[in-house]
Amino acid sequence: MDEILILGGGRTGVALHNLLEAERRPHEWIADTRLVNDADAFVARFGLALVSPGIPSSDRIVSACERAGIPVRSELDYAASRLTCPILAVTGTNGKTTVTKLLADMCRAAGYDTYCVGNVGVPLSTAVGQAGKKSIAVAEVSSFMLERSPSFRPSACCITNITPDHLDRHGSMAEYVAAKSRIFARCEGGDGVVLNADDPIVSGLKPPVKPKTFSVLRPADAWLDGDRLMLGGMPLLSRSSLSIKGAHNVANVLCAALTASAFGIPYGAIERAARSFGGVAHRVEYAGTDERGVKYYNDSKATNIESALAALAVFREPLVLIAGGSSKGIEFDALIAGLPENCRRVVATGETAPSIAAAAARAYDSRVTVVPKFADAVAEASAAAERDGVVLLSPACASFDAFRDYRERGDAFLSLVERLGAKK
Ligand code: UMA
Ligand code: ADP
Repeated sequence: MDEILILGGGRTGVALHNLLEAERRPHEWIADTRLVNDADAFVARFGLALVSPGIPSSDRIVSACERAGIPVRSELDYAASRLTCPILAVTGTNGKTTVTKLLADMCRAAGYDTYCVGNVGVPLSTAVGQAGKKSIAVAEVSSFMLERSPSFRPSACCITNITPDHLDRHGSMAEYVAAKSRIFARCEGGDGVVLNADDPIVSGLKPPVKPKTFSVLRPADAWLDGDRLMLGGMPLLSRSSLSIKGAHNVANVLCAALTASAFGIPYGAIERAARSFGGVAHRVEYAGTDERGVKYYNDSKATNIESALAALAVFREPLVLIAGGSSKGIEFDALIAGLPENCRRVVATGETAPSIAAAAARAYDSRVTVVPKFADAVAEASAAAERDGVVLLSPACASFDAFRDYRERGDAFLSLVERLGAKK
């Protein structure tokens, strides 16, 4: 019964296999749980199952383990229990990667040997055995990873915001919020918990330790006072010295700064890292300007409505939005209702284009045009753009209808834009 079952053959499965090899722990590894015939008979000999984040709780092997009383833990939970260094953890619906990378830069600026891991694409297991006691692991943790993580206890953690997402997997908003809240469930005195005071769901959460809060609207432990970002009552830097755009990115900087300071990273390091942070590719990334002065922005990572609305709020120019992709079971009324005045057209593309058009029809909004194919949609958006205006790809949807992932979609956009003659 000592044998461990690894579920999933992606990045997580490979990393777990390598870790268990290094630990000389007997294990078996199944790359695809859907291909096992008799699940109950198959799981009988295992003492523990470690699950990849992409495998849902409804999975047949996971259910068979539960029936047999075999504990099922996430890779996050297992790897975190093996790490000897502190973990700073970031979750939320939007802004996780931006905050994680910025927080990691702040730790590096303070001289720490820093491992940036988790949902950024590098499983936590890869840091086990490499990170020493004086290192720091900065982990982006998704709601999927936080499911089945009963012992996960970061030294400091934050929740950027929570809005509806991944409801196809979690079943209900309550379950999704419960999964996110697992990030602080085991925190105790001395651990830092950072929450967004401007978010109605996050600000209502009740962590076991008193949280620190950030706000772009009103005084808090970290907040925006006019043009100045304040941290612990002291000015940190001015908003205009940040190179990342938009109010959502001010919130991200405040969140990262407060989490870093809750752990004890010095002001100077926080300030230096925030000032030199250039943003992350595929997040409102400038893609070039064409000969009519139209500027193109790639926000392919906007895979839900809130992130697309945050990107729209960055611009004042007349704008054409390209939206649509694969469906997560969400309706688009909130996207249509949130479209700003300066958004002149929405080119809806991919699997969800009809749902976006239907939401527009319900709101008597005539700005939406359906163009099924992505390349045609980019051409249409460019043709519809006004001189000196903006074309923004911010799909509000995942990409799996036509692409491997959001990176492939963003890269496709960048090359189409280049072919339209846009130059950086
Ligand atoms: N599989 C099954 N049964 C299933 C579904 C999948 O056996 O029902 C198997 C597949 O055959 C495959 C493996 O599971 O072999 C894939 O596992 P995975 O989907 O967990 O993929 P990994 O490559 O291990 O990547 C995961 C995260 N993927 C997901 O959460 C879906 C990556 O986040 C993460 O970067 C990586 O671990 C390292 O920690 C991606 C993601 O899309 C980027 N995250 C979501 C998001 O950001 O919105 C949460
Ligand atoms: P995540 O890792 O949570 O997906 P990212 O930092 O990768 O977050 O950003 C994803 C998308 O959300 C991008 O399109 C970005 O422009 C947008 N975004 C980033 N931070 C925020 C925020 N705080 N609120 C709303 N949208 C955001």
